[in-house]
Amino acid sequence: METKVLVVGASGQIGTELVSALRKKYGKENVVAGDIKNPKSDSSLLNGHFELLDVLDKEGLLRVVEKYGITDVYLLAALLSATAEKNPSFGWELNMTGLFNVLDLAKENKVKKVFWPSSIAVFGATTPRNDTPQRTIMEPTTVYGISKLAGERWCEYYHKNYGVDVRSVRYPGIISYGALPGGGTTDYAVDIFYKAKAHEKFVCFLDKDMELPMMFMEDAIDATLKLMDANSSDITIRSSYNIAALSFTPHQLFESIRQIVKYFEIEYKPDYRQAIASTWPASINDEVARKDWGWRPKFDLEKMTRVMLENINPDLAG
Ligand code: AKB
Repeated sequence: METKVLVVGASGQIGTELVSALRKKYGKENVVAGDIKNPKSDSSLLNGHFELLDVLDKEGLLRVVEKYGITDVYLLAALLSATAEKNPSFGWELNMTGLFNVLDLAKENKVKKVFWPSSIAVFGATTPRNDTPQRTIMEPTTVYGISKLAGERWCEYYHKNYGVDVRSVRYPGIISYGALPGGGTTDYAVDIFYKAKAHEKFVCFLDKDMELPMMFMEDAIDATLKLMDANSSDITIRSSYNIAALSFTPHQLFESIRQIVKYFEIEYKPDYRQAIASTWPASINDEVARKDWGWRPKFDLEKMTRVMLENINPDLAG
C-alpha cells in the first residue's frame, strides 16, 4: 500500500522541516501539511497539499484523512514547556485531546501508523541527571512534561490493547535555522544564533552552566524517519525512545559561536524557564534506540555551530 502522510502542526519548527523531508522521500503529492494557521505565501509548506486543520476537531481530522487516503500521521501540534506553564488547562487539553484524536483514528483503522513526539520534559528533578536511562524515575513538574508522560503511557496502552502502530522519541532541545521554535525552554539555543549573526549581545534566560540535551534538526529528522521505517517487530519501546546527540551549557554554546563570531557578547538573566530546565536531564542514555533501530547522530557542537551560522536568515527573527 502506498504511503500517504499527514503532518499535523506542520508550520512549527520541526513540522516545517519534516514536511520537506517527507516530500523528498514520498513525493510531494503524497504528503499533506496541516496546521491551524495558514502559512505565509512564501512558505515551503505550500509546495504541496496544505489543509487548515485543528487537531481538537476530530471530524475535521477524519475528513482530511479520508480526502487523501492518509496512512501515516505525524502529530506535532502541541504547547511546549514554557507556553504550557502560562496556560496549563489549554496545554493539557491540546496535548492530550490531540493525541487521543489521532490514536483513535488508528484504533478505528482509519490510519495505519502514528508518529508522536515525546520530550526530555518527561523527566523530573528526582530522575538521575546524567546519562538518564531509558527506564527510570519520572516525576515531571511541568504541565508539558506531565502531558508527555501521560501521552507515552497512552501510546503504549493503545499499542498493547488495540494493536495501534504508534512510534515515538523523546526529543531533546532541537536546533535549526528553517523555522523558529516557539514556547520551549530550550529555545535559547536557537535565539542565540540570530543575535550572533546580527552582531548583537545575547541575553540568555538560562544560567551559564545549565547543561541540557540538544540535537541538530537534521539528526532529529533522521531519527524520526528511521524510527518510522523500522520493522514493527524491532520496536521494543512503545512508550517513547530516549535519543541523544549533544549536551552543552549556554556558556559552551557561546564559546563555540565565539570561535567564529569573535566579538560576540552574552549576559545571563535567568527567568522562570531556568526553574523548568533545572528539573531536566543533562545527558541522555540512548542505547536502546541505537540497538533497536540503528539510531546514530551526525552533528557535534562544532559542526552544528558552523552550519547554523552559515544558514540562518536573520530576517526570520524579524
Ligand atoms: C521545550 O523546551 O519545551 C522543548 C522540549 C525539550 O521538548 N524544546
